[in-house]
Amino acid sequence: MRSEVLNQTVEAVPDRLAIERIELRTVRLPLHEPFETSFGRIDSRLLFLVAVKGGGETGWGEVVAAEEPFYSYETVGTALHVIRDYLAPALLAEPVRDLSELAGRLAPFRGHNMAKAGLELAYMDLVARLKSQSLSQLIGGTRDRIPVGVSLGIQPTLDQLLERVDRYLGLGYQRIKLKIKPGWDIEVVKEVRRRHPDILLSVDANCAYTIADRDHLRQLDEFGLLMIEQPLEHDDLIDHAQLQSGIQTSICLDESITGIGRARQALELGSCRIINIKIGRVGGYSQALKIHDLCYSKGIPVWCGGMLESGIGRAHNIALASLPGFVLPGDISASSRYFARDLIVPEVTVSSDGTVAAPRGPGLGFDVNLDYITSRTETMMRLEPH
Ligand code: SMG
Ligand code: MG
Repeated sequence: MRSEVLNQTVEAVPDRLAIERIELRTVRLPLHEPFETSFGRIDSRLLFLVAVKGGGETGWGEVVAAEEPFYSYETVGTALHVIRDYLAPALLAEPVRDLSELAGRLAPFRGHNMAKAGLELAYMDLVARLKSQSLSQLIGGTRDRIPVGVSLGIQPTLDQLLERVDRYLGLGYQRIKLKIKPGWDIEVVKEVRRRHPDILLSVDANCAYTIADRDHLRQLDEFGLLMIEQPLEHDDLIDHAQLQSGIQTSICLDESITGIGRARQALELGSCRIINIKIGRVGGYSQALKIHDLCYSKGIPVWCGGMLESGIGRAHNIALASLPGFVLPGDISASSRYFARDLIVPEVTVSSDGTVAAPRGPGLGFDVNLDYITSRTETMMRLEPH
């Protein structure tokens, strides 16, 4: 179905598109408030932007890796190294035919999915702009409004969490996701559920438990959660399958799904009933589209995860989540959820019905504010063909 998108050529530049330059920038934006998960806490976001130039246009992408290797082994530093020394030279070496050929050129380099995705995203924005299509149109999106939820970090006190739950429900968000860890789980969920008996509520453990915690996690069953996201280790499928067979709540995998192969195995093993697709974690559009298509064909619900992206990554997430299989609210919040000012104009906003509009303009559908980016840039690197 959507896989034909993988082989679409760029009509504006028939057959092959020469990449003339790749620019890598790191840009730091402060967060309104710290974001805490089971593995740590951040106060600001070092964003990694990728600009790909060719055919007289510029396409923008974002590498979603963090500064430290907690969510994944990739970091801003590893991605800079891998793109500069391996991935970019492979793209600059000769013109690119289509997304599938681009993905094939990056495939020999093992892992480093977030680095690869940064390039795929920028390439796809460039192709969409050259074809005067929105990214959503280019990949076969069918939705013009995307249902969204919000992810709430671990808070210093329960009262502070409850205040944030009320605040984001008041803004219209359709689903609340609570970050949990041992010591901040059952009692917290119980209290949020007691105050909000009917909301869509989920939890995300970011790998904080082991299969030995099965009985403990089973206590979550009484709260009617939409899902429990990634309770066990980041690369596990087997223990998750065992846990899923013993609890009522649906397991959703995030960290464990690093590509189409892992998605297929997880579904075959029964490791989860829902998949969180993060375009960065799986290596870009080529894999994200395949995972979407697989899940859609099997009736497995998917939703779009978030990595505290700038508006550039956020705009790609919106395009992805416009595909028909994205039936659950994504972690696609308003720009203002994290940042005083975003890198795109207009910023991403969430309407009072808890949806975000998929823009219709070419490419990302937002303007990239280069002046603001430049004022916040920490490092900048230009790569060109030899
Ligand atoms: O972009 O709103 C967002 C963040 C959503 O909770 C979120 N992401 O495991 O799903 C997840 C986390 C990963 C980022 S933690 C720094
Ligand atoms: Mg997660």
